[in-house]
Amino acid sequence: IAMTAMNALISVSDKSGIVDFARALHALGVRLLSTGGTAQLLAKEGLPVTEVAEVTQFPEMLDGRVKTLHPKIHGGLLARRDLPAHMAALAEHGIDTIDLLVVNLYPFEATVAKAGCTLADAIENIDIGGPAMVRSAAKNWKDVGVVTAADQYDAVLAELKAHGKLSDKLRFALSVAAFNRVAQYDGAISDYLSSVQFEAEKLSEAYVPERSLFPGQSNGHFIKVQDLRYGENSHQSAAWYRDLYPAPGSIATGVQLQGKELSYNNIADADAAWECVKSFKLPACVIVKHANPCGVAVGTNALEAYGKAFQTDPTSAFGGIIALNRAVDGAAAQQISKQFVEVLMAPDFTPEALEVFKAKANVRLMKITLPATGGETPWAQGRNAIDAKRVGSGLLLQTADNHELQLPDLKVVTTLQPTQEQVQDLMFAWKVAKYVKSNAIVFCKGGMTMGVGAGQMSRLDSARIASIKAQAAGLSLQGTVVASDAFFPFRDGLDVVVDAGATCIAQPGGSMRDQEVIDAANERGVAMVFTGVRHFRH
Ligand code: 93A
Repeated sequence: IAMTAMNALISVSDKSGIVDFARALHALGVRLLSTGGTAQLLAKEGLPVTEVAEVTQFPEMLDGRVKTLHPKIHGGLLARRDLPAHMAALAEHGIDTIDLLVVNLYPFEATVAKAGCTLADAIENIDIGGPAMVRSAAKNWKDVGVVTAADQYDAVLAELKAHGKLSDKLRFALSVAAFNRVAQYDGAISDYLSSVQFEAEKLSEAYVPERSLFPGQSNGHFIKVQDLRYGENSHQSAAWYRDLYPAPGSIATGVQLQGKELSYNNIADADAAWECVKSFKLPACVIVKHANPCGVAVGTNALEAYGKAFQTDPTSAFGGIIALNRAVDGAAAQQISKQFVEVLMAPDFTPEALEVFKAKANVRLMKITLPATGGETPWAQGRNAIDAKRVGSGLLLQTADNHELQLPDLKVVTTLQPTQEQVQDLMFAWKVAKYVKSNAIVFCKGGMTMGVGAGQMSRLDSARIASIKAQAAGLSLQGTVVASDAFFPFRDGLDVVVDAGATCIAQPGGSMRDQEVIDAANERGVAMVFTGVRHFRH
């Protein structure tokens, strides 16, 4: 017999906030049904609650594996109230409608995230009855409200208090959120199981399987972070997705502390800046415009690093995306706030720094916690293992460019040896060049970029542009080092950078005309090293 008062079924693993929510529902005259553990808690808190087992006239069985999988439950969730035949069937079988479903699932994601999680434990935490109910209720959204997260409790109570029922709009939104949650949950299960290296001979209750791939990159499961107002241009629509398990220290783990909503271009540029700044151990600052660093520097602290990075190209830094690998303190914040900044990223912001930016409500502040120790795998360092790029009806995949140049990799090819100071600057310049779009030519001195030439079809033009930009910024390239992301095919590229003032050059080497370029370096009296590795970036 259908009741006029609402029936709510509550079955939650994460019980935070549930007692208050249930109490508020009860106060509104909602009848409460519940599964074992949840029912026990609500009863203990003095709430009148009917056990599902009482409704189904069937005990929970198989260690709780079968609790709610019953026509008396699913009939009550799935029956269409507008179809007389459906309502007659409910009446015939003595089934009450269920109008509100409150479920959160067995903690599968949290279980497999724990070190040493056994296969048996993971499997036991695969919820079957919960998602089944969630799907039933979400499918029947016109008649049933489905609550799958604690942060939905307030909105549901607000509408019930105001109107005695839920609006179509809220029920539909809850249904969408419910299907998203189930998709995410199933994604986590499939992701985990696909990464397990199955070893039959080791199977036991205590078996902790090897995981084959980096979490988050094993099976291509993505979760929507947010819809974006538009894409690269306003006629393009866009959304931001992240790996199911984002790597620690990646931009996907960032928290926006203030400011306007991030745009598509903000996120792309922020990622470029963040990946570059993360590669430095000293306090560093990277300023990015249109996906290219326009100023990079290291210093003794955040303020100094920023000041130097800004000097490289103050014109381009306007409206830039700024990343620091150290906390932004009051002094750095004061200085940065003097320029127009779109996004500012750092592992932390001091209270003084936050105070400074309070007055600039549009500035987007992103806090991204860096992993405590740079682990050995790219994933542990917050880097992607795989790069992807869409091409017409296809996808290009490659292992990401995670090569890090070490000092012993440098091979001096000229008569002149670089000084220690030059070697330091070469290592710095090389790190920067890796993050500059090809063809990349990067002049540096004293731990800062002095001229950046990016994204030209000719290496000569990149070199010329770097030199023009240095001049415009009032910087002299005399005595700088230069890094070239790929080899010089002819001596002309070397001549251009030496003419501009470089006295020491790093390039991969490997050209058919290496000897011609080495001879030119000797003739011009500069030092040159080969790195043996190329860093194209497109
Ligand atoms: O083991 S189940 O897959 N079988 C079920 O029939 C079932 N019904 C609800 N898991 C089931 N649930 C889940 O139990 C819910 O999704 C919820 O996470 C949990 C609540 O159990 P309790 O109220 O006993 O703490």
